[in-house]
Amino acid sequence: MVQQSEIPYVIGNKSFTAVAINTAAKAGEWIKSKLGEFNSLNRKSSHRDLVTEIDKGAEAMIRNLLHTYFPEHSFLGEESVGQESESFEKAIRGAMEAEYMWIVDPIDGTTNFVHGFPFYSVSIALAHKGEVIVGVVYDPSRDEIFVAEKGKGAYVGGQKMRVSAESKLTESLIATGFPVSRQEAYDVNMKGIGALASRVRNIRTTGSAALHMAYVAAGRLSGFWEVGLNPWDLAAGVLLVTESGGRVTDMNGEPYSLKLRNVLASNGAIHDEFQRVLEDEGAVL
Ligand code: 2AM
Ligand code: CA
Repeated sequence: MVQQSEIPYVIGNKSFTAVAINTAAKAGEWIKSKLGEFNSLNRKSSHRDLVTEIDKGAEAMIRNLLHTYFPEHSFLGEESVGQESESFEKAIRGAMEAEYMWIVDPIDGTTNFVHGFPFYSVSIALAHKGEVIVGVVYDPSRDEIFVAEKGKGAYVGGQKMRVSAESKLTESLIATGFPVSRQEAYDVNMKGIGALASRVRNIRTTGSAALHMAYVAAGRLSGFWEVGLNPWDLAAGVLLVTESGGRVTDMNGEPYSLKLRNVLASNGAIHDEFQRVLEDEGAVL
């Protein structure tokens, strides 16, 4: 017979999600209160790659809050990973192997935050052995919180989300983002825009990959693609899209994993056509 003391203490998904929601909301409110008030504006890899002390402060706040509830969990945050490719690779390997790993972007859309353009978000995901099981994206400007739990659906404002119904590119509103640093990525992006512009209803590019993913999940966008992203930009958004009935692959149609950098997300119905157009025009990496 199993002794009571031998049964491991298991915290259900529900409280993972509750903590993720609370933490994203707290950090988001703080970030919003600092709009226009930050002092140090630093550049990371290029003049386009911005970071403020608010990014760093928000990440510390999120890490501390998560750690208070789940001290044994691992943490992968944009501002804690070094710029060198080895530390990046090591962090990803760690994320794939960890029992529980929180994957956090404290501000997704820092350029927007810096310019006061109200389209940035807090992205918090929880991966269990490399599989995302909770995803939360909070948009402080609209006070909207997008929440997904593996196998349980995705919600915004208390409503279950469902991807949009367009079945052709000609009816689709598509978003993309401009990679900050790599020229190679920039060229492929311009090719993609050239290929899609005349085939879709219209293209949007608003500067937060996590919110673009949330909007695909909510049916506000039919699809989204972007090259050169990082796991913290995508992890929460991927679960939002898949739990809303959409599809996420890399630009070559390969399934999502935490290593994926070049994303293609859609309502599912347009996915193959979307991917084919990009591939036919040589706009995939
Ligand atoms: P960020 O604001 O967290 O940096 C805009 O196209 C998207 O690209 C945003 O989600 C932005 O996230 C992300 N991004 C910005 N700089 C990046 C970089 N150096 N590498 C990968 N993604 C980046
Ligand atoms: Ca960020």
